[in-house]
Amino acid sequence: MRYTYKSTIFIILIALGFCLYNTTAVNVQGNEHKLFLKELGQYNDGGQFVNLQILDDIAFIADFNNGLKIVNITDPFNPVKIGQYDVQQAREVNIVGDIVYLSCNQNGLHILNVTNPTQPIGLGHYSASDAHQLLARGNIGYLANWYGGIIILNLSNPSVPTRIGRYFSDDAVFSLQIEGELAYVAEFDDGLKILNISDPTNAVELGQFYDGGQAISVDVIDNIVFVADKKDGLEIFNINDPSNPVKIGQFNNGGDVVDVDIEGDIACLADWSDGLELINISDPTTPIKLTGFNDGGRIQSVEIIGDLVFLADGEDGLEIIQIGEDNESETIVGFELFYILFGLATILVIKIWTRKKQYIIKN
Ligand SMILES: [Ca+2]
Ligand SMILES: [Ca+2]
Ligand SMILES: [Ca+2]
Ligand SMILES: [Ca+2]
Repeated sequence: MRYTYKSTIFIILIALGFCLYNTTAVNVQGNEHKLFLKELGQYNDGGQFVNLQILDDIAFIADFNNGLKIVNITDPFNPVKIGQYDVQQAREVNIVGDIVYLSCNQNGLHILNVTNPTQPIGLGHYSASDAHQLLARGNIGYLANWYGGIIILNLSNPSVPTRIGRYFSDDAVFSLQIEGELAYVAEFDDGLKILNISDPTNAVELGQFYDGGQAISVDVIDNIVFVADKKDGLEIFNINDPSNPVKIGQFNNGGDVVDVDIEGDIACLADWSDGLELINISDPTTPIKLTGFNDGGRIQSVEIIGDLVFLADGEDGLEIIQIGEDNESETIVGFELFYILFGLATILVIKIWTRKKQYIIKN
């Protein structure tokens, strides 16, 4: 009898080990390989969608041919346009509260009130040679002005934006991000630049990194900078010493990475005609591709919010993509089996222990 118990326990322990191994394997796969992307909805009206920003249930979109498009995304399966503001060469949209800053290349910067998103109203305008992006911090605006560097504006009166400073770049400034007193600048053929902007009237260059590629867009999370570096893919920097940004990782599988947006451990790459790519950046020194999506178009701008990814996909318009996981049921089965076997093993051990005790007492 004792041998039967022992062999049963032995078999159950082997099964437990196998089960635990399987559950772990499924989890690792789920985190790294088993995500999938599915298009929920699309809004396409023949425009040229080059940039977007999501606020609550509304997508604010720069349509290069037609200006600002305002699209209600409450139902991601059926995005509906609710408003428009006509202007040529809309390049990038930035929204702060009820104010939209629309950078329009040679048409300069347009400042709009969108309190009523069905009727955006022009508040002010700033003439610029090649407005690519306006980043607002409080009442100060940093206007990425291509070969015209960065123009620093006082925006306290949106109808009369006034210049208070300027950063003269060496190459074309496409966009920038600000964290604290530092600005991280995507400066095309000059790569990543880091500026001290503690005095906005006198931005001072601290550091630079360039090793080929063309820096288009930049995102900063926890002292790590992510640069969309076109043909060089995604580049990742440690900026603990802003005077000496150190490249710690890179992802490049071909294509033209023109925008990056980070949420948690995921970097979403807008990879132009190569589509959307999702990269695991939990270890920023070793970025790993999770999955991708491409149904035509030229993705120029990406934003991730929760499990939804929003794309400004050029002539394909706005696309709303959902990130799904297809391994949940397998994991649950794995865990259930583990607990059942663990329970059985415990009962058997208790039985053997009680029998042993009885045997000792009898003798
Ligand atoms: Ca590079
Ligand atoms: Ca690629
Ligand atoms: Ca589509
Ligand atoms: Ca598409």
